Amino acid sequence: MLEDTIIAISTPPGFGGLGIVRISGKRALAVAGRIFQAKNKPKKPFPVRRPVFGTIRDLERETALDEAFLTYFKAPRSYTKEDVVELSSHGSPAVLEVILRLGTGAGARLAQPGEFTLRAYLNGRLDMLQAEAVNDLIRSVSLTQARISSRQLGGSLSRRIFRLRGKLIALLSRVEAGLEFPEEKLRTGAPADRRTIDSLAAEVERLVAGYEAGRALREGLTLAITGRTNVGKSTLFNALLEEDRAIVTPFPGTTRDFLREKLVIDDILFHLVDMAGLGKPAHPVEKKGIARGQKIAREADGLLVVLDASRKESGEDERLVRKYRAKKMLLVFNKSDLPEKVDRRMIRALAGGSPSIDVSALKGRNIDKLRAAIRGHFAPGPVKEEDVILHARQKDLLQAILEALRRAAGLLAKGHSAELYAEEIRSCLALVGELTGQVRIDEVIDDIFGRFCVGK
Ligand SMILES: Nc1nc2c(ncn2[C@@H]2O[C@H](COP(=O)(O)OP(=O)(O)OP(=O)(O)O)[C@@H](O)[C@H]2O)c(=O)[nH]1
Ligand SMILES: [Mg+2]
Repeated sequence: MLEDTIIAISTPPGFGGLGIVRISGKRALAVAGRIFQAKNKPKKPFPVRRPVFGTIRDLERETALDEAFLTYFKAPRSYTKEDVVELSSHGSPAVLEVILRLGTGAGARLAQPGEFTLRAYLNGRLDMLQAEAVNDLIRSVSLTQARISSRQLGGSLSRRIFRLRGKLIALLSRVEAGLEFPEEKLRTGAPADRRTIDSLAAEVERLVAGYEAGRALREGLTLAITGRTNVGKSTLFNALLEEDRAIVTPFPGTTRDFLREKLVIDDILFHLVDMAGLGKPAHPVEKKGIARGQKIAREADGLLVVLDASRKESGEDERLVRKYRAKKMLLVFNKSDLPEKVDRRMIRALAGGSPSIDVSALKGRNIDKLRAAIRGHFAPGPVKEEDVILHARQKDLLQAILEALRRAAGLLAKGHSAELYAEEIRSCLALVGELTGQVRIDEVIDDIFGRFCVGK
């Protein structure tokens, strides 16, 4: 497969000021030569890493299509480590399509999604962690995420994992040496091994913990607004969004289907969901809405449980608070502009340790405070950017490494033979190999590169 020369449009679909076609492989120059004609006869073949001006030509039809710059990246100093040519023309989809057609006519094959980066990986220019970071960077929606991805693309995470690997190998060889000279080992080895394992486990644990922050950055957190009908959920939804989004009426059962909107607080993305209130449904549609809402509430990362502070709490309110206290929730006493009737202390006691706040969604009172409370309560705690892990794949492998390290520590503490915990260390090393992609697993490769766009 690496024998093929591949071609793809690397700029997004649609009309653009510029459009870039990228070609990679042994025949990249030959293919480009059939499409592009330099204005002044260049020194053969083309200068390296220096744009050459010319025209895109359909040689068969003898027509010039567009002006373009050609840049040649000679192997191995290119993105894929192969010969790469970039043709940069005007971004007309029609012109770009013709360039593709001419390129395939000249012997190139259309690239699969992520195939350029796949080649960079297979040719050893990027490891798997860096390849994942490429896509993260392309798809990043916040500056924080872009910064983290860019750093990981530069190899910050990889270097850390390779250091970890180095320490595991050193530990393993120490343990194996100890197996050959058991008496000496017993005297001196075990406490040192234990310290090494503990410090490695602490390091891996930091990274595992960094996944929550990573997930929040990548996907955002779902925050569902729940409560009885008419407590002011939709009014609160609108107030938080600062937009008249959901319909509000004095009648219970106003919201039936759910509404989902993005809310960004301090660079953390939340998906705020407003839904049907709980109560006796007066209509089958309401009943369906309630069922949907409950499913969303169950699956949400966090809940805003809203109560009407101007009315005495009902059995339904109490059930709701009790039901969700095991989840991450924030109690919101709404309508605090009206005389108070709710037994706040009782409800708070029911809610266990969950925080609460008084607001008036209608008057906009304490809404800023609520935003800060949402940020503080639901967003992951402060995590150093270098500890952030953006992928479930990475987190799962790190978690497995952590468990193996803990098992090793346990075996060691119980005085088991070094042979046993050496086995755990070996399994850590295999997992590290998967993490960096030194161990190649086809399904993982397909899964990761299949998510890329064509042309990257
Ligand atoms: N006084 C006062 N009234 C409020 C407040 N928040 C909402 N209301 C009123 O309460 C009524 C119901 O508000 P909604 O936001 O529709 O309530 P809801 O919880 O979404 O209701 P359902 O969709 O039916 O479950 C409306 O008449 C609102 O104007 C508040 O903070 N103070
Ligand atoms: Mg509503």
